[in-house]
Amino acid sequence: RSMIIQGLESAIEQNQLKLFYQTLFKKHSNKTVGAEALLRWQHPTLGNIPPLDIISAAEETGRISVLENWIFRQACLDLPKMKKLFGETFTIGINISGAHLSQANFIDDIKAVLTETHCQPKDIVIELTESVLVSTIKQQQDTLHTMRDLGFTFAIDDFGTGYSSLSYLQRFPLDILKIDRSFLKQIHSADPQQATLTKAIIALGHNLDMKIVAEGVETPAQLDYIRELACDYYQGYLCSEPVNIQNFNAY
Ligand code: G
Ligand code: MN
Repeated sequence: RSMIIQGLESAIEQNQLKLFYQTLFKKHSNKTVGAEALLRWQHPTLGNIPPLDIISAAEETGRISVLENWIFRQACLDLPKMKKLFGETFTIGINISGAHLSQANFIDDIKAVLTETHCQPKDIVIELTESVLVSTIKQQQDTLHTMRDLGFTFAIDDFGTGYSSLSYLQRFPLDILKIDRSFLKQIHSADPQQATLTKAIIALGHNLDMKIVAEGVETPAQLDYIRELACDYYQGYLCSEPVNIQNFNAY
């Protein structure tokens, strides 16, 4: 952990961090509609560091805005290439942490990147976890509403994992609900309760005018299963693993 913390500063400076992209498909057409940007760090001695460890190290050392601004900028720089391959309406999902959202210069930093890279807010889906949405303070809420006014789209990430409070669904204008992959894990057990819950989440999201993404589609059986469900998009290792931007050409 201390090696991660120590190495992060130079990893950012020396360009050791990479963004991988995992594509998202529209269910009814199987068309690629966007991708989620995922952080990767091949550490010289520790090997591949899980993104959550990188993020928590950055939060601990006060480097979260540097790290996430790097991610945001890199994703915006990569976007034109993806649009060329998949069309003008292609969007890119960027995960934002609560700690970064609270920083006073968050909006200004993002605006500066948009100006530099000529990306537009409508190109970008901001992914926030339930834990961030549940615990927002006034300042973070104001920031989210400002971003909304700028034209960003919002997704709830990993929905359904451990937070019983749903009141944030009323507080924020959210566009997309991503059902956590744990809901697809158990389909083999043919647990009827699990299926009921999944369907209820989809209905909840649709009633709140959100689009639904099924996360973590890993097997053909899971893909068959979600085809029966009313979800709108899907994402997962079966159809696309996260890949380096160079490998996008292979599609
Ligand atoms: O929390 P979030 O959904 O943003 O996390 C994305 C993470 O999930 C990434 O690290 C990505 O590699 C991983 N992931 C993406 N698709 C799958 C999948 O189909 N199965 C599993 N187990 N992990 C996945
Ligand atoms: Mn995500």
